[in-house]
Amino acid sequence: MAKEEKLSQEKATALEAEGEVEGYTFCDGCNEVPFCGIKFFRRGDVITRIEPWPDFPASPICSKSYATLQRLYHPNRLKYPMKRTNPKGSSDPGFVRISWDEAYDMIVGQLNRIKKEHGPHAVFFYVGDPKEPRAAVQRLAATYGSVNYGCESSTACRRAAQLAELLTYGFPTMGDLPTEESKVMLIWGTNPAYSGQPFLCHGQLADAKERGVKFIVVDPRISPTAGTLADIHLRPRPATTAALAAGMMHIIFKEGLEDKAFCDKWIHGIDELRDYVQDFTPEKVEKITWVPAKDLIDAARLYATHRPGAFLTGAQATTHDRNATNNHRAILMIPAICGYIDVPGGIPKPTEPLEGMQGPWADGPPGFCLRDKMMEMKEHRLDLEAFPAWVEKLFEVQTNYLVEWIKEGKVKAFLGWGLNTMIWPQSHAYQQAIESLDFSMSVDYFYRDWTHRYVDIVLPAAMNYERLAPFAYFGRKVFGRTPVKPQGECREDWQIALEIGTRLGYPDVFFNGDVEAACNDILGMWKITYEDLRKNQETGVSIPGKGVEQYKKYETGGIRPDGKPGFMTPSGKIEAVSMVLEKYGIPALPEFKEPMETTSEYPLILVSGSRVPYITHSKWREDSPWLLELQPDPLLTINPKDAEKRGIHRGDDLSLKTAAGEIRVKAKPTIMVPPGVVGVMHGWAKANVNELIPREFDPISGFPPYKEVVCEVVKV
Ligand SMILES: Nc1nc2c(c(=O)[nH]1)N[C@H]1C(S)=C(S)[C@@H](COP(=O)(O)OP(=O)(O)OC[C@H]3O[C@@H](n4cnc5c(=O)[nH]c(N)nc54)[C@H](O)[C@@H]3O)O[C@H]1N2
Ligand SMILES: Nc1nc2c(c(=O)[nH]1)N[C@H]1C(S)=C(S)[C@@H](COP(=O)(O)OP(=O)(O)OC[C@H]3O[C@@H](n4cnc5c(=O)[nH]c(N)nc54)[C@H](O)[C@@H]3O)O[C@H]1N2
Ligand code: SF4
Ligand SMILES: [Mo]
Repeated sequence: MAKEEKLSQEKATALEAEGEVEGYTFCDGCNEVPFCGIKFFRRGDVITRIEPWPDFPASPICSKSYATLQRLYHPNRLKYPMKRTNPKGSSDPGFVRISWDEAYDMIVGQLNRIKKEHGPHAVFFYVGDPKEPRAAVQRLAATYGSVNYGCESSTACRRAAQLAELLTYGFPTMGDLPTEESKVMLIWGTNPAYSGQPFLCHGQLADAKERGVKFIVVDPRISPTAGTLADIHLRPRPATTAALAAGMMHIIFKEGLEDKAFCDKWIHGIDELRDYVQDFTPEKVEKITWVPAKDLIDAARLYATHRPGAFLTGAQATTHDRNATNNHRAILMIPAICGYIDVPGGIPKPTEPLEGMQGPWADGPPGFCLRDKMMEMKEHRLDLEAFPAWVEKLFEVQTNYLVEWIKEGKVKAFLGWGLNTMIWPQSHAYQQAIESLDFSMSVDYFYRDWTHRYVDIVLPAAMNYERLAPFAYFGRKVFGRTPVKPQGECREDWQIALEIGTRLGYPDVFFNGDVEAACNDILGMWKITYEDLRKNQETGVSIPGKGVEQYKKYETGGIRPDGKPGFMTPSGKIEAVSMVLEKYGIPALPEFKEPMETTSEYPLILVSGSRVPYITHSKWREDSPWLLELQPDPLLTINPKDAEKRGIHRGDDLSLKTAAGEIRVKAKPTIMVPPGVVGVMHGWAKANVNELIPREFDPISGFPPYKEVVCEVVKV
């Protein structure tokens, strides 16, 4: 027996004798926070099996979570820092292993040089869909002195909808689940049956249906959410949201079903809105949106007469087009004119769950993130001129003009955690731009050729079983985890950010690289420490509450920090006419804009990125062969009628083309998509759909048309 083999056998026997030990962590399988809870069993530092964390607020876990074990022990995992040895542009970057010291020396050397030569704002800090590193990276950007921090949310996900919410309601909300008081539920452009925590969200919707809550689902596809819940399913032409919403409001006003007292007192621009939607008759709306006039009328009546109504929108589907902000603003006006805002069973403005957090980990606690310092540096933001309304409302930089900023020499270095270049439309333009930088760095679990071949340094990130930060919180309950030793030389994201900050000369701000001390700095807001979380490992620690939830707080002053009645908008009311947009000379009503027209060359509409339960974005493919087995190839969903016209059968190889590019996919004819619409998931390196998306952006939010472009598909 070889010596090494003997040693590993001895080690295995020793571990066997030691027995299994329990541990706890959170799942990062879909990067949504708050996460689901995992209870694991380990022998030494080797995790042997996992199960749901009993009594954790988000439980049980799904297929992707079970596959995290396969990902954790994948032979291709990055285990050491690496630097490229061949010049940029080489077909092989020639990555070689380096020490953490060498990596940090390079990073800190470049950061100090760039600050001296170009100023700190020329370094762009970025975190992709992984939300967990964000607080530590923001603290690093602010302390280094760069205001230019952006993330996946401020590129393609939640922030356009959030901008619409802040402009319209003055507070962020994606709606809420129906409560005992709710009589009707409007679900618009989201499919929680596939994208949400499997039992929590869709399960509660199904329970509400059993209680007799009526459901209106707005989705072009027969999504599992629509299929299982909808009493009325409206199937609009993609990206015609503002017209459909105007059509519903037309009926509500015409039939006098609105909450007149609320409209008169609390909606700024109600007369202009009434005038605007007058033109959107059901017949006209049917022509624009494909939604039969009768269904539109039925839906408007159902929503306005079953009081109160709740609603749920997604993070992104209604903003993946060139009228993103106003499309989403139009949806928001429907519950507003019905008077469903901040009433029980409607759209509550919750009291902040935990003082000092002011949002999820996707944002990070403002104090720890040094948000005030970022705000003071606002005039250096790269997106200041292009997206002024965005800059006024959101602290993260909109990243879609990164290509131009790099070309103009405004960005010299890019420090990314969880960076995926396929997120951007015309991804190759961003790859080339990043390649042309003085310096770039990416922290990841795996070597991703489509991103890492363009950067200078790749650092290995510890996974969810191997890291302490951040802790989790649900409502007023806080939970910690019990990590095992990382594989190889992996380090957790927070540690990397804290160590860079320490080496930049700020050991006190970055706790000398100590992750637990950084967590304790945040936990201190509630007078607890990580040790308290350990002592209450399974049940978590409850932070005493503020008392019972209050409603209609706009009447009592409970919404605005200044204690005055009203909403947090310039008018103090919900704004059908946005005063912020008006100020910047942008159409201030939620106006409809005709989406891209189909042509004889491109007769189909491409809705890219609809989630499936076993893939998240660019992940869960080669990382997790178990999941890849479920879908080894990029599939194009196409209505059987459209397939038949083109002689396409299940499994055929296809070419999918837009004016911007072409990819190869496999056919999946299905009635799930309506005639005239096709769908394909993003994140496939061998068929990156974002190469088909033009760099044409919504002028208010800068969002790209991921769910609007016209296309054609042919057999190859
Ligand atoms: N066409 C089209 N494009 C889309 C969308 C669409 O619907 N259609 N959706 C958009 C949306 S909503 C989103 S959120 C984005 C996806 O956002 P992206 O940022 O593109 O997300 P991912 O591909 O999940 O992950 C990026 C990288 O992070 C690494 N990673 C994962 N977890 C961690 C971690 O904890 N730490 C570190 N350091 N690295 C980690 C992964 O290995 C991966 O390489 O895509 C957007 N792009
Ligand atoms: N399994 C899994 N779960 C995930 C993710 C994942 O990649 N995989 N990603 C996570 C992330 S980052 C996000 S942002 C969420 C997203 O989760 P969801 O909000 O559920 O996103 P989608 O799956 O794109 O579903 C949106 C629905 O909108 C519909 N739609 C498209 N265009 C339009 C339109 O113009 N109008 C209307 N009314 N509907 C339209 C689509 O047909 C689709 O059914 O999921 C999260 N959860
Ligand atoms: S829904 Fe699944 S992948 Fe997402 S956090 Fe929960 S268990 Fe993990
Ligand atoms: Mo997202």
